[in-house]
Parts: sequence; C-alpha cells; structure tokens
Amino acid sequence: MKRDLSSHILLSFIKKLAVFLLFIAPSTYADWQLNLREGVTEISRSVYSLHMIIFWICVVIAVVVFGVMLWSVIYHRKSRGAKAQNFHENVYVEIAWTIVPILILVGMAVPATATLKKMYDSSESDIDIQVTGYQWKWRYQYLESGVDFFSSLATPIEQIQGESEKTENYLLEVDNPLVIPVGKKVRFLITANDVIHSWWVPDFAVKKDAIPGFINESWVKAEHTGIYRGQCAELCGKDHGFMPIVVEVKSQEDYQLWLKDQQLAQAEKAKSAEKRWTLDELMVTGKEVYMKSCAACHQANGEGVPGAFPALKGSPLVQGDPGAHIDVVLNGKAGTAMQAFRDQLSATELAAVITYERNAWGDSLGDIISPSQIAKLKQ
Ligand code: HEC
Ligand SMILES: [Cu+2]
Repeated sequence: MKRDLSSHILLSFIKKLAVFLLFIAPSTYADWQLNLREGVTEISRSVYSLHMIIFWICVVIAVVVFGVMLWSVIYHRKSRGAKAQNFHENVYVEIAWTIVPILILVGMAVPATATLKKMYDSSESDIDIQVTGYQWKWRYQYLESGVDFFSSLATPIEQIQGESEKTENYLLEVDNPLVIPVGKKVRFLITANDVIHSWWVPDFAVKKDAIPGFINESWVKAEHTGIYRGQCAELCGKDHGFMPIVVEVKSQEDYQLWLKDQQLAQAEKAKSAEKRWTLDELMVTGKEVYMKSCAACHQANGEGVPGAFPALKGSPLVQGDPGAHIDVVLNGKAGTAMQAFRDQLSATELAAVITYERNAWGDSLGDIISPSQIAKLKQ
C-alpha cells in the first residue's frame, strides 16, 4: 500500500514535469540556436560550410573509433574467454595509423586554407574605415571621406539596473551605428587606443583583435541591406559587456545621402567653433555634454564619488588656472579612469563643458573658455 502511494506520487510528478517542459519548450527555446550561424556574406557562408565539413569528419571518426571500441569490449570480453593477441611492431598497422591521419589532416587543411586566403585578401577595397577600440566605445573613421565619430552603448541605465523592462536589443544598441553600403568591399583597419579589444560581427564572420600600436585588417562585402549586431570579444575591463557594435548596411544611394549629411554636420561643428559664444550659450551646451560624458563618474551635482571620482565642485584645479584644467580634460590623466576627451568631443563641446564646470554648482568664476581657443589646442 505504502509503495503504491509513493510510486503514484512519483508518476504524477513525472507527468506534470513532462507537461511543463512541453509548455515552456516552444516559447523559451524558440530562438535557441546551437550551431554556428550561417551569416550573410560569401565569407561567412564558407566559414560555416568549413565548420560543417570538419564537424562531420569528427562525427565519422568518433563513430568509427567508438564503434570498434564498443564492439571489442562486447565481443572480446574476458567472460567469453577472449585472449588478447600479443603483437608488436607491426609495420602495416604503423603505416596505416600514420597515413590515415595525414590524409584526414590534408583533407581538412585544403578547404580551410582556401577560406583563410579569401578572408585575408583585403585588397581592392572600395571603402576603408579605421575602427578603434576605446574603453568602452568604438570609433569609426572613414579614411576617404573624413567622416569620424564615436559609437557607444545606447541602452538606458534603467534597463541595466533592472528598474525597467529590457527591450529586444538590450545591450546590443548604440547611438551612432557604423554605416556601410551594400555590395561594396569595405576594408576595416582595426586597432585600439588603450587596451586590447576585439571587433566581432558574427553575421559577417569578422572577429579581429584590436591591439594598441598594431593595425589588423579585415573586410566585408554585405549582400543585403539591414542591421547587424556584434560585440567586443576581448575582455577589456569593467565595461567590456557594454561596448556593442551595430552595423547598418544601406543601399548605395542612401549611403551617399548619409555620408553627405555626416560631412555637413561635421563642417557645421567645425564652423561653430569660430563663432563668438556667450557664457549662457556655453552653459547650455556644456550641461548637455557634462550629463552625457562626465556625470557617470563625477555625478550630476559635481560632487564625485569619494575615493573613486574626485569632486569637481570646489576643486582647486577646476577653480584655478584654466590651462591646467583644460589640459586634464583634453589629455586625461594617464593610468586613471580620467580619459582624454580631445578626440571624443568637438572643440565647441570641450569649451562648453569646461566653461560649465567652472560656473556650475554655485562656484561661478564667470570666465569663458572659448571654442576657438580649444580648436587651436586640438590641432
Ligand atoms: C570614467 C570616469 C570619468 C569620466 C567619464 C570623466 N572623468 Fe574626470 N576624472 C576621473 C578620475 C578618476 C579623475 C581623477 C584622476 C586623478 O587621479 O588625478 C578625474 C579627474 C578630473 C579632473 C581633475 C579634477 C581635480 O580636482 O584634479 C577634471 C577637471 C575632470 N576629471 C573633468 C572631467 C570632465 C569635464 C569629464 C567629461 C568630459 C570627465 N572628467 C569625465 C574620472 C572620470
Ligand atoms: Cu572591448
């Protein structure tokens, strides 16, 4: 009786588990993918088929080896009275186990080398883009057209801290995506500014280390317009998981329009540095820049985080000689979290944020750091 009850409970538990698994299976595992993805370029497809060829070779070897082993274990077991044969230095066996692996390795190396050769051939590119890894963002410089911008994580902090619902492209969205035209060979010159990063876009089968002082090359010829996402693939510090990559492949016409827009906006920025700025104008722009680029460490109220990020409010350096203050913001402090903002911000943005620091939070010096002055320093 007792046994009946417990086996009944066990059975009903198994039934419930089965029903539960059945229900969660379609919703939870719908976009599960165990295999490598095929990607969207000729190269990514040949990488994929290479992967499949090698995979099947491994499967065949495993089946043969484990098959022979299992068969021997079962049919030549001791209880059946099997007696091991005792032979040494059998020339035929030794030749066979040398030749067969060589043939297998050559069979793998031939298609692998052909694919590698294609991947490494970055010659005759239509567009060259320098990709630079920074802690923790990417910089894209279009070498022919002079377009130059930073691309950083756009996921709102509330989502990261679990205060709001995570959206579909959580941690895979940026403010300024890399834009390239469809059907053109785009060469990437990949390097880094501080530590080693790695530029990885799985759909293009591009994953290249970005190493300070070195330039690695890779390329892509996208076949379809669309948005492709990737990540930094080299552990590069505390925000390594927060420097995603987004590539927008546009039609040739849309790409040309985008390029024109960028060039115009850049020219505008350069022109704005020549304009005469009032204190009020600089304070408005300065506050925007401060909130976006500085407040994460120095805090919105300028009081910093004791022991980690110094207070700017009331800091003798900020209150003192402008030269030293400007120097810290433009060139950073080597070996600390205070990075150089020289390339990350325009002359106007730099002048505005420095002016803002000197006049916000109640310590008003009333002085203006002019964009034209910073523009000269930047050259
Ligand atoms: C990633 C964190 C971080 C960000 C972002 C950051 N800073 Fe800093 N900042 C620091 C740290 C850390 C120091 C202290 C460096 C040292 O040890 O001397 C510092 C020092 C400074 C100092 C010198 C303060 C003093 O009293 O010596 C100034 C000025 C400054 N930062 C301005 C800025 C401005 C302007 C921005 C935005 C454009 C900014 N910082 C963004 C981390 C940051
Ligand atoms: Cu990185």
